[in-house]
Amino acid sequence: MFGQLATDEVLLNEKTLWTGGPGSSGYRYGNYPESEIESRRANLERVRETINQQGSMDPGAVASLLGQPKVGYGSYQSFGKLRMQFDGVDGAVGYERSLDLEQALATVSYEANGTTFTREYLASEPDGVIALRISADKPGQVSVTTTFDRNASTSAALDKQGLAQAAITTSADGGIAVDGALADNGLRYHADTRIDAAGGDVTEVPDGIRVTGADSVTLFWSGGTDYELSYPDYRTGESADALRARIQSRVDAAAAKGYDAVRADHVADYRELFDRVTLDLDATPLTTHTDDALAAYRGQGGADRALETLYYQFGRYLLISSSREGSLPANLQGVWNNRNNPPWSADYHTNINLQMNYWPALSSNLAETTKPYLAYVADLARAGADSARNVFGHDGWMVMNETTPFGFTGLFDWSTAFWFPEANAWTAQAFWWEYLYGGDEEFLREQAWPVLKGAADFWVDYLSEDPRDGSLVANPSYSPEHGPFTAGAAMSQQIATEAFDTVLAAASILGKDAEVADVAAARAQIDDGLHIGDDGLLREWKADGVAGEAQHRHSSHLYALFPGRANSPTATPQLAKAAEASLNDRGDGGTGWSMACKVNFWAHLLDGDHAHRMLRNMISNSTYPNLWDVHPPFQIDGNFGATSGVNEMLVQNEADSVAVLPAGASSPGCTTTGASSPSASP
Ligand code: FUC
Repeated sequence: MFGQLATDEVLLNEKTLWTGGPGSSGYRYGNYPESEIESRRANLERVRETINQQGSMDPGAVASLLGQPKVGYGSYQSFGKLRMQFDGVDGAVGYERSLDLEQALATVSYEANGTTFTREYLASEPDGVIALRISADKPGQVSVTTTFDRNASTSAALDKQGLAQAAITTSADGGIAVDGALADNGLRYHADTRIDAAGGDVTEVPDGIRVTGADSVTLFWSGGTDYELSYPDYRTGESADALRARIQSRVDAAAAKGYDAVRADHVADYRELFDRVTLDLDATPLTTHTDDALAAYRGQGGADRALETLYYQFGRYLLISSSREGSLPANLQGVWNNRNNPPWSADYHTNINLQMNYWPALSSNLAETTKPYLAYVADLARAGADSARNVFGHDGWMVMNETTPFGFTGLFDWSTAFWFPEANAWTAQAFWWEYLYGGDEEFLREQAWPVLKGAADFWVDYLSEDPRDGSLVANPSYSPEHGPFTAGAAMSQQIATEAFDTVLAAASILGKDAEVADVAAARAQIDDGLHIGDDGLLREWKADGVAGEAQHRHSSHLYALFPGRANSPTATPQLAKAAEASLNDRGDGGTGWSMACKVNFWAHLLDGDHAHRMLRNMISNSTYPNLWDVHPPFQIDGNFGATSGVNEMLVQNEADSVAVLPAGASSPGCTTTGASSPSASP
């Protein structure tokens, strides 16, 4: 919500509203056409041999042999917006707009013509509605015209996107219904708005409802699609009528329940999650607005614990508000997209971004928020099993650099960002963490095992013997968006090693050792991707001398430091020193998520000062006035990564132990000094 005085807008987001996928022209989940499989396999062998002989290959050359046009990938779409035109705002004074993080309530208030007006906005998980209450402290003062705006692009080329062709119908009792199907893939959508006025008059206007002279106005909105997270069709199969009835019943139920009860249930539901973590850095709470607080923070060189606390809790608010069971995981913009052609399609990038969204989930005691992520990865594993057979003839499952809600687990051809088979094991790792935190063996057996085992199986097949030393390496291997294709880049090896270790640990808990003999054999032969170069830095590529880009935003070779645990100052001090040198070499800059990543790295190097310096850097240089992270433009991963970084400064888990205040600090305002070992007791 924008909270504008005369014309306010509420942007509507529903994460399943995507173009592309089944129903769109030529969609094949990114798989090769059957007729090409043989020649593509030959191309893969050519790439492998070239890399073995020459040491590396240019990404463009690999993409031309293995890539293909991105067909039917699609993009996240805007669900339109509600526009509200308010009467009687002339001469308004005392305007305030706020977001209460403790209750997840947004408010606008002002005084005009001797009347105080208040608008309150919420998005309720229990009732599945957005609700809004517009009230005044004197009777008969609220007059507002609410219309549904398709938020269609003004460009003729894009006029078939989003809800551009939606049918909008109004009803005399205050309803606005929106119906249609996306032009691209036939995905059905429906939205309902119900406007209840206390007193006053209600009339229909084009695409909306006008209320005049009411004591208060309550609005409920809900929207949905016939999308279902289930490979291969991704549809509920319901009729347009059934979809309409499903959405209408939510809005009717909320309206019958009434705003006060919807609000009470929303606040209780939210607080049950949010209240689990209190961060008290002994700071006086902020009394200024966020833009002023940011300006002051920059001016003081970042010494405001209150703003840092707020920023931390804002990340938890964003996660609770964009990732609840029964829907898709938070995409690149969470649920705050405003376009039909958002940056990177507001998709699921799996070379760090999607994973980073969930870094703070368990460590912030928000296990409920991981449910959409786990469900999503489980579905990727189903789609990706067909892709692994198609693309490689491998067992297990695959997904590459980026994907969609429609199981796009194959290939496209953006040379510097198309190849990342490690995404399977990295996303699967979320299942292991879930088990480590929850300790639920049935979950491990029934849900985690197939996904973890499938990822490990893929890597058993994908690795091949390195002629340089006889170890098992990934070939081709690509360090995300950086350098050439080589064999055995650090990130590939670290992730594959972790995938093996995880599945072996899970097998031993579940009594399935016999099923993982091949994994154990591969683990014994794998190159673990942890090598120190002649320059004292951790190697990003196996061979010394590969030319990288100074200060590249991805620091992929540090995976084992975080989110992995194989490289740590206590267990592997030399490697940790090399990681530290590498990090210093990369510098303290980067895009938002890149800096957020470094907060976590420094925390895991047990250097609280440097972790805090990175956080300061982010808040000072990569934060919009509303505290969203700047990529640019807005990308939510940085917010989540920074919240995770604060958690990691305060509490870390490693192997079987938990360290409290592990990241020693001597900066003003902190009272701890020195690094405690991860096994130290609290
Ligand atoms: C990765 C990053 C980019 C961007 C994109 C969405 O590919 O390298 O910086 O964040 O994801």
